[in-house]
Amino acid sequence: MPLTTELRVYDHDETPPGTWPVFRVMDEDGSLRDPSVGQSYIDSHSPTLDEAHAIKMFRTMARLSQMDHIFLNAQRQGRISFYMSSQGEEAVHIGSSSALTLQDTIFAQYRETGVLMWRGFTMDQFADQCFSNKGDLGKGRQMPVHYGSRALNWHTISSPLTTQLPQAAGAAMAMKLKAKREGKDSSDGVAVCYFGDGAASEGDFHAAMNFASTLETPVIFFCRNNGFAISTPVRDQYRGDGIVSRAKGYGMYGIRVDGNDLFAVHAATAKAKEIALRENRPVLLETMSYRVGHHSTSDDSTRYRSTDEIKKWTEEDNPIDRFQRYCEGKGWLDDKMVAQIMDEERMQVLQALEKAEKKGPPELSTLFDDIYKEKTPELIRQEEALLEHIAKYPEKYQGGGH
Ligand SMILES: Cc1ncc(C[n+]2csc(CCOP(=O)(O)OP(=O)(O)O)c2C)c(N)n1
Ligand SMILES: [Mg+2]
Repeated sequence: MPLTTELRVYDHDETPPGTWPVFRVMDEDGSLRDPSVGQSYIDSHSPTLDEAHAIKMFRTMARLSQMDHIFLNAQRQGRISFYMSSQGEEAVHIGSSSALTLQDTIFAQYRETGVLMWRGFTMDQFADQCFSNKGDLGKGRQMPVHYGSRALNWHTISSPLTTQLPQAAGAAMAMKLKAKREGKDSSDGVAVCYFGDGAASEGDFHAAMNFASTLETPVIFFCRNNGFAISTPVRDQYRGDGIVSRAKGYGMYGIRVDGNDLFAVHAATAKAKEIALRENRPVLLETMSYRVGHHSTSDDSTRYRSTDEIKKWTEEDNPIDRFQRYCEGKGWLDDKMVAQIMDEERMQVLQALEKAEKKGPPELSTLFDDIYKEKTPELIRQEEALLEHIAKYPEKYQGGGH
């Protein structure tokens, strides 16, 4: 795909001829592709891209990568039931989330762990959710990686694909109406809806795009195009120019970004947010990256792609390495510091995992909470039946958290 160093969010009536270009600030070796414009994007980075902020972003990507490695192994060892890693998409997560605030409402798919991490979800919270233990905010009722956090303005992940898109359009509309009621020109934040290239084939995609556009809502539809939907490569997913080209048909803004370039993702997300807020219009943003890891712990991706291809993306175009090289060039990081950060983050993850494993499941009585405001007669009968059953077969339920 053609590359461009110009950050331009195209409106529907001015789309680029031919293939949409990919916006890039920083090349694979960490140098600025066009220093004269590249520097201006870095200078407008908010908060200021000083050493402390750069190291914080690097450290968060390092933590995500260590967490993926350790949790994946924990699943292989039978300690958790399932896991999904973000390998190859770390810059998509940190580049975008660092351009947002807690006032922005997030609807994610499932492979956006770094976004939640940047917003402040702690390692203990991640580990508690994956172990479905009594510390889990969702009371142990979801599959691993289906995180939720009201405090961080993050809607709980739901497994059925694309359900979050119409919800995000609706949430953005609510935000706009609330601002209007309060006499403000724009809402305090936008809705940001992350989804995959595969999810974009669902019917809900169309419903969401069209509602968001015609109702004029402040939402960023953030497509992570990582080349695959489980084993289905994008060549079998669509025949148009990726996902962003659809913006024209919906009458909305669009921009395509190099997902392995943290600076480009950050600048494009900030710009998309600015437009969505100012004009109350949706923006379709597509990041181009590669899913380096397996789809999930239920998948073996070597059955449908070559190990050479995976190796190439791991070694030659790795988003963490790219940002690391930039930081090394500035004198902010060296091999020793990188090794130390990786080590510290590995220890944090291991400690959280060990702690979470010991906590045990939520109290059985919590199973019947939050379903209705007050327990219905059916629910009360079910609870009694369950307790009776457990009383009858106590040996089967030793240490079952009650
Ligand atoms: C409605 C629905 N259909 C099928 C699935 C099974 N499924 C889970 S993930 C997935 C692939 C999604 O790919 P993509 O949207 O590109 O996201 P990625 O995994 O690449 O991050 C599929 C088909 C599902 N969860 N929901
Ligand atoms: Mg995908």
